[in-house]
Amino acid sequence: MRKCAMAVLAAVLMGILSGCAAKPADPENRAVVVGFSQLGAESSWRIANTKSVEAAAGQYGFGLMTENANQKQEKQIDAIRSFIAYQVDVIVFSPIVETGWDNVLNEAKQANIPVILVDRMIASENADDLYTAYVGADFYAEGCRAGEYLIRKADAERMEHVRIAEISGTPDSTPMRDRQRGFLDTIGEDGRFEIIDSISGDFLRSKGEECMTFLLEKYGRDGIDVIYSHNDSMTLGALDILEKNGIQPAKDILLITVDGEREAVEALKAGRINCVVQCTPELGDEVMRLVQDLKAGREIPRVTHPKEGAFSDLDDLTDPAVEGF
Ligand code: GYE
Repeated sequence: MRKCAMAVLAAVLMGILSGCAAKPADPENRAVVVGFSQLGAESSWRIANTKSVEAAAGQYGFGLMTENANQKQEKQIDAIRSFIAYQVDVIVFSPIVETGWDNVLNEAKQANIPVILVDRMIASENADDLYTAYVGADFYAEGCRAGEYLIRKADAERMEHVRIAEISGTPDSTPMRDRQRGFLDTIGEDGRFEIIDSISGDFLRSKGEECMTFLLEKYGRDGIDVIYSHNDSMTLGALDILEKNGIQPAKDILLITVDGEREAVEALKAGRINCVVQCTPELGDEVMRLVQDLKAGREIPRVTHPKEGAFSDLDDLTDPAVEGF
């Protein structure tokens, strides 16, 4: 607990310092402590997201206790329990999977600590009672954008039979479920498309490499037309394997990816990826604004989705808006 107290003190001091740099934070915020349970550090997206939450807490002058769960649900549960024991003012948490949170979130509720979900959602019969607000992407819309791109591309190239392999994210996570559902719902009625396989790469670059190797062994280079990958890390891993095998990404096999990190957007501009569906990791500011409103007793919106779009080889890629994070 002493370690935690030191961390909070350091965070509060950093908050005051960085708060001074931008706008002066409300002095009352110094007394507010936010417990942030991050799920891991599996991708550039996640690392940028952690930074965004930490920077925003600093800007607002809140004390922040961050716990990184290294991809383990049990560690997130432990972190939330430690925040409850510490009696933080607000718990901010990014659930690695959707299910299995009822007990710990009920404990937070009993302790009267509001919970703001960031990035990912929970699924439970009582979900509505277990959190105060959600800030994160509309993953279903992202999946739809991926599907809409593919339809446009198939029209433009007059493709007739399109064999798609999906490399999906962490099973039972919101982005995995909804990016899949949105994509399938969009291409579903169109007889040109066939999903030949769907395997999980857990949002990791190394597993993206493994998945691509497996798919090439199983279907051969001429047996796959499109890879739909649920994040850039896995796509960049798959891209390396394609190039190592002398296969031209974005030409021999089309690549559709989600996130929009700089490396992927550069690859799109270089003609090595076909479509990047945006998903912003910059959620910290909105989350801390909600924390501030909550502490001030104001009503806060239950769901906030950032504005997002998609970039592709069918667009003008010289537009300065085409930029990664
Ligand atoms: O797309 C991926 C990360 O939940 C939106 O998690 C997030 C996803 C993101 O590991 O890169």
